[in-house]
Amino acid sequence: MRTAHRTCPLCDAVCGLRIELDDDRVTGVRGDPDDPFSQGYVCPKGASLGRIDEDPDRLRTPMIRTGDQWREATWDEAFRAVEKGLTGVFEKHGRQSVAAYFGNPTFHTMGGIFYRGPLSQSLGTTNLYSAGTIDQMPKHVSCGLMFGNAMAISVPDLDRTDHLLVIGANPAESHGSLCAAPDFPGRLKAIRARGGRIVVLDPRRTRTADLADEHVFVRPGTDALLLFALVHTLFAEDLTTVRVETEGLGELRAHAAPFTPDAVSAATGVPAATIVRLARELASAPTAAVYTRMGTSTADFGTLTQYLVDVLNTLTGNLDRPGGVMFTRPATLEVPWGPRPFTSGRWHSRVRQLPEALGELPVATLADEMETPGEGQVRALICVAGNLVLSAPNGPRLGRALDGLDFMVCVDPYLNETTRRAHVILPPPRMMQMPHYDLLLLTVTVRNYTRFSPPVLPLEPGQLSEAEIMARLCLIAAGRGADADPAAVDEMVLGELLGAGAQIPGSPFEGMEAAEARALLDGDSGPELMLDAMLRLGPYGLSLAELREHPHGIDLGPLKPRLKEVLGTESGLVRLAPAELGGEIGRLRKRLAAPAPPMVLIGRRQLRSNNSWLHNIPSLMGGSNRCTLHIHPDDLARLGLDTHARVVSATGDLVVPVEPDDRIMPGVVSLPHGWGHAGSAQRTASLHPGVNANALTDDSATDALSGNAVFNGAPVTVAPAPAPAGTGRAAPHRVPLPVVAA
Ligand SMILES: Nc1nc2c(c(=O)[nH]1)N[C@H]1C(S)=C(S)[C@@H](COP(=O)(O)OP(=O)(O)OC[C@H]3O[C@@H](n4cnc5c(=O)[nH]c(N)nc54)[C@H](O)[C@@H]3O)O[C@H]1N2
Ligand SMILES: Nc1nc2c(c(=O)[nH]1)N[C@H]1C(S)=C(S)[C@@H](COP(=O)(O)OP(=O)(O)OC[C@H]3O[C@@H](n4cnc5c(=O)[nH]c(N)nc54)[C@H](O)[C@@H]3O)O[C@H]1N2
Ligand code: SF4
Ligand SMILES: [Mo]
Repeated sequence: MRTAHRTCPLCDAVCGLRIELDDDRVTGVRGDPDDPFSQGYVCPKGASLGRIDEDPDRLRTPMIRTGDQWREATWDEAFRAVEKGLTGVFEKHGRQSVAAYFGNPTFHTMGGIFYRGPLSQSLGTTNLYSAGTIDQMPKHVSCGLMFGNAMAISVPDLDRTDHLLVIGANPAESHGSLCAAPDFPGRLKAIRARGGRIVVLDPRRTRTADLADEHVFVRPGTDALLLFALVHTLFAEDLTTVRVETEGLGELRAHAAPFTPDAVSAATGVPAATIVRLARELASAPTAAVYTRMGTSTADFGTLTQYLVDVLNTLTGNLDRPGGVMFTRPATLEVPWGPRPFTSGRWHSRVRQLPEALGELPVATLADEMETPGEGQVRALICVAGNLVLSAPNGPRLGRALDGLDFMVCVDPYLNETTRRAHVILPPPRMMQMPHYDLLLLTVTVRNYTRFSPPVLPLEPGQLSEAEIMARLCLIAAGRGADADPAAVDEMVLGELLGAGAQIPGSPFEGMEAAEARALLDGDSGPELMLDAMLRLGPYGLSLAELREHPHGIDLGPLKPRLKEVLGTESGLVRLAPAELGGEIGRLRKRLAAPAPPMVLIGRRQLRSNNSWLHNIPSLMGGSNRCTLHIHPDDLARLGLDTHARVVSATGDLVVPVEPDDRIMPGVVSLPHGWGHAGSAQRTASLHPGVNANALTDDSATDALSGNAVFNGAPVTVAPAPAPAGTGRAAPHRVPLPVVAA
């Protein structure tokens, strides 16, 4: 029996966990009371980490598919198959014909975060995709345009704010996103306990809305109109207090002119008087923070809406001050991500001419790139930690496109809806066998904080770490073959890091030869050595050894103003009216008069779920974790629905069980994503299959500036349907599943 301490890798809240083990079996998981940031908080998912880690359906060896048959393979065999598959495509069709997708967990694993850059580079293709363009790319682009730095993402100062306006986020269930705050629900309660106010704008009255003082329904996809009307009111009533240096204030005022509260009221569904009151409350609060996430990021006008949120924070004097929104100071070196000053659209996708952002192309056009013949057609895919068939817009179409590829390799612990279409699956080890550091999430914490988790369990003899898997893929992509030593990739990355460090005045490696600096580094694996270098180059001068000495994490203090350090604009000012937004503002003006579709679809996240991959854990299934269509009782009656509905969109057609819910806005239905496991090799998931909501989302709908998918607000028709025969569940998948021959 022993106890290990470790950060939960499952969501953005970075909770510290206290894990009890009996040999290599996890016997209990609780919150770590000694973690200064999470202070013992744990949610049902974190408490199930042992069951997730030990899921008997996780793959333990590489798998190779021939026809419909899967077989277990040795690592050498698997990498030789990858080398053959990839080089075949390179030689026949060129480098551009190979694409890579990096899914959500690559933002949470060291193997993902440290090696996606090297792998992308060694592939030599611009067909690079990630969960970024089905999630937060609008935020990066808006921060790029406003602050000149795509990573200048401010977080609400949750623990000090007097007023929080939450728009299209449900942290009571998601536990927060691009805002790392363990026990987000508790922090919300604390705002009200100290006399503050919380307002939620959402087409559903969510659990977050239950924790708020006020909830306001807003029609999906119309937040940009509503926010412009708030900006308009601030100007009209002379309520602006700009405390940072800006440019474009006059132009912003002119842009906001047409968006009066009266003008936007019909389209948004929000009464004009409410809009005026919300603006006054925001301006008069001693401190206030406006926070938004998926609801507006994956909706029409995504980038414009993210920008308007930061405009509101700026106009009310809340940008970069305690109680407002601030920029975290992470413990690691901040490496520029994307060009500085920021630009996007440096190249475009081949088929639809969609713009690049942060070196990536939009996932919404990946199927086009696979299906459309011609030079540069994608014929092979490396998919790392992604379940695209369930996660991407028009997922079933993408699934068919994957079936047509010459070669596909997945780095994934499961045989699922996406990986079953691959030729080779390379499984990472159990979470407990991996070191963990949240390189990305620790840049958006609501307190400055850091924590490293060494592996709890060793790798088994012959087992590969995720970092080694990624490094070997890099070497194959670089033409160095399946047998090359993965340490070569680590040394290359370390060399680059230390080379950069040598140039930084005052850094511990200033002026040093690479070998001299390299000898100072400490770590049991490539990613640990990289982390050590980044910590030493970071603003607190920490090291991996110091983090190891603090297994519960280190509190680095409350957030402090630091806008000047993160600003990357040429003028050194915050750009309040970037010219790049002109086209979208013009399009939004036209939206004022456009008729609204009678019924639209939105998503919802579920407390015991995590996108597409936790439905195989018995302890997490049940309760509200069901794939049902939430619909207002008035709509249910009007449409004459009984137990099931047929939902039809521009791309798909599903039969789903309905759940009447007066907490959803009339004219809006909600279906969670990540379901659709009929016939899955994941045994528990296949018993609770649900349907793939992304059969209904339209891959032709993207945010103009970021290329991000538009999931929320898809027009649909809803009609009565009989329950599917036999099961009483929704319509089954048509694709036959391969059999696992163990
Ligand atoms: N309709 C609709 N669609 C959505 C959304 C929505 O709100 N509505 N949300 C979008 C958002 S925000 C996101 S982030 C995407 C997520 O979409 P994806 O990027 O596809 O991520 P997941 O669905 O989380 O799938 C994760 C995959 O990684 C595997 N995995 C788990 N742990 C590991 C690991 O340690 N290493 C590796 N290599 N693999 C691992 C899992 O088995 C699974 O196959 O979905 C998007 N899709
Ligand atoms: N339990 C759980 N936690 C998760 C995840 C999970 O799947 N399950 N996924 C993780 C991931 S990858 C992410 S990105 C985060 C996301 O974190 P959040 O963004 O907090 O999660 P969502 O539940 O998608 O919240 C979006 C909210 O926007 C609302 N909404 C939909 N359309 C609109 C609109 O047009 N306007 C407005 N104003 N609101 C709208 C929805 O009703 C919903 O309440 O959660 C992370 N945490
Ligand atoms: S809130 Fe997120 S990080 Fe915390 S225990 Fe739950 S899943 Fe893990
Ligand atoms: Mo996400």
